[in-house]
Amino acid sequence: MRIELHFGDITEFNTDCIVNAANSSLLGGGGVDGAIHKKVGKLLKEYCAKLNGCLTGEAKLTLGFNLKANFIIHTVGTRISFNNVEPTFEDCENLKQSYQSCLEIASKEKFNEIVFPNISKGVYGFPIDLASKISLRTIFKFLEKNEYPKKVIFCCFNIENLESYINEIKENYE
Ligand code: AR6
Repeated sequence: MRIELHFGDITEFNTDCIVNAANSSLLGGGGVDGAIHKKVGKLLKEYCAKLNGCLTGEAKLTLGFNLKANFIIHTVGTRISFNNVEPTFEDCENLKQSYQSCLEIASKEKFNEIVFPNISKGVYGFPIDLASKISLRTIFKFLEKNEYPKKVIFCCFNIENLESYINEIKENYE
């Protein structure tokens, strides 16, 4: 199985690369972005300041610095709203593109493993089950055609997200 689910803190992962659910400034924020920046410290912020930001759906690579992960891929997910309104087709395509951009970097760099947080499911307000569906579909399709990354891990920080992936896998991939 090339897809795994984990529960816990992504900043603790010993792996080739973790993904950061960043904002377009790449200079840090709350949620998982805040946790990564806090753990690495100012070296990451200084490096990211030279990257000219990142558009929605794009991804940029940095070193992992003092993290156990060798690299960090920073991507900007889709921001819905503070009221959880229904995402548009374009919102869904943008979220798909975030996963796609990260996977393309992992493939190009021949990373064996990539660990994703639940992009857009926090502050950016994307509905959880729909985001699980989009991310799994994008990853399964990518892995069918690409040798790298050999393994994709979803790192969930709450039970609701973990259950959402389990339900989606049971419904559509077993
Ligand atoms: N490890 C793994 N997952 C985590 C961690 C952690 N240490 N901390 C939070 N999560 P969010 P977004 C989960 O809000 O929705 C930031 O301010 C969290 O439970 O981090 O893409 C950025 O700067 C949730 O399921 O990312 C942007 O402005 C998931 O990570 C904005 O938030 C994503 O939640 C991006 O919002």
